[in-house]
Amino acid sequence: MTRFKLTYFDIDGGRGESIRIAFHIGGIDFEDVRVKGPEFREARQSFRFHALPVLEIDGRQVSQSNALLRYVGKLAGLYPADDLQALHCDEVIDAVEDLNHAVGRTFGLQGDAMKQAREELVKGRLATYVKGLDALLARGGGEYFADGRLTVADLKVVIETRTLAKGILDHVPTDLVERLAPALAAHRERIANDPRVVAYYAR
Ligand SMILES: N[C@@H](CCC(=O)N[C@@H](CS)C(=O)NCC(=O)O)C(=O)O
Repeated sequence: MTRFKLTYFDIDGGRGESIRIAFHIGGIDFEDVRVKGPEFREARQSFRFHALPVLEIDGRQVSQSNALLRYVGKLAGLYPADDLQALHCDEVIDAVEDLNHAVGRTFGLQGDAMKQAREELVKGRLATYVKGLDALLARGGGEYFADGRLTVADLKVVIETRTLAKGILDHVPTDLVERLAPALAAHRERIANDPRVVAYYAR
């Protein structure tokens, strides 16, 4: 049997969480290694590109969160077999990565610089991507992003829309998604309440 070891930060979110959920939904055994900041800094050089998540497959390390999510999604039955639906799924998860990079650039800023950067983000890329994702949800039929069922695209988006609502990003209004894209906010609730996702958090 293939041995999987996923290493990511010990947080309920970020680039690793949707991969953990996909493993769980697929009933695939994996070693769930959760590191804290100091451990990461110590071991950083050992991670490909010095970043997380990384997945070891029978001891061989692979990186890049979306590539990992797609791979685990295929194993777990959460990735479309149809090429066009797979393309739709990929478009969504790559759009979320664009957003992750845009938000990531504001980390580490302080005081007024942070306030200004976040306010620009809210009016600019965040608004564009929230509305864009809303349109992609409508394209998928309104409930799911692709294949008319739960796929890794839904998991990736819900981690993002939940993070935006948590109040952990200073100067980002927690009701941003509700205001700009009510259907995307409803999607967040639907996916969070999906019994397979609920079972992951209840484990
Ligand atoms: N393109 C990479 C980006 C990985 C990345 O930047 N990961 C962040 C955490 S979500 C990280 O390890 N940051 C720590 C650092 O760069 O020091 C991916 O999608 O996996």
